[in-house]
Amino acid sequence: RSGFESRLPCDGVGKPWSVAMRLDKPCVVMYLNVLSHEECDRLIALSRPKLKISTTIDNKTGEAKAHEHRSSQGTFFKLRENDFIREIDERLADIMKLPIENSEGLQILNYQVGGEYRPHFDYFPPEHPGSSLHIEKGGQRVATLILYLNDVEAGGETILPEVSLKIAPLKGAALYFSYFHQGKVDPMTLHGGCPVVAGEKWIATKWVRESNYNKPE
Ligand code: PD2
Ligand code: ZN
Repeated sequence: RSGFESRLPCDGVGKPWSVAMRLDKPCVVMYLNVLSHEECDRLIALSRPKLKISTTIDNKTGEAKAHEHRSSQGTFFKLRENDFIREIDERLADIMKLPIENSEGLQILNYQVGGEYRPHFDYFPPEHPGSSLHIEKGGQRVATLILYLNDVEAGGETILPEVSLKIAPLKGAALYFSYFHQGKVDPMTLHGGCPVVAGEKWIATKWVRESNYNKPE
């Protein structure tokens, strides 16, 4: 329907970033050098004063709730909130080869020692009654890009347990995966964030929808 299956993400040839790893099923790509170290530091500095305890979505009601499965603090930037964020939003749309209008604002997460994000899907599971509320605007989520904003001393890897993949956070690198193909979500993209063992972990997440998520009300 939407043709997302033909839109492979950008390989970075002629760009500052490069592909370090690619998996076809599920579609997973690891990029290096997506953000400069200065951009990572600036994102962290802008986010630190705005952090709030993170929430997850209740399966039944669709409401956002604080949850033991997600021990982190976070904040959001609106799409193109300022020139700095706009440049990043545009770069990520370029890498993901998806329309910028389909993307949600950047989400920033900070995990302290012991902080983790238990395995979950980023898409809204069609069988959950709470999902319809979220799909109403912009449709299903189709792809995710997780940007690593710092080097974690120990732990904090992102895992895809269905394919036994474990990615160590690396400052400026990014992990892409897509999970909506031919109108179906891909449960092989189950993924989580392992507990931080030493130091802290900062990420920025970009989620992209099937259609325009930024239409004026
Ligand atoms: O922090 C992570 O590694 C992580 C793991 C799973 C982040 C997300 N999901 C997310 O932001 O959706
Ligand atoms: Zn996730």
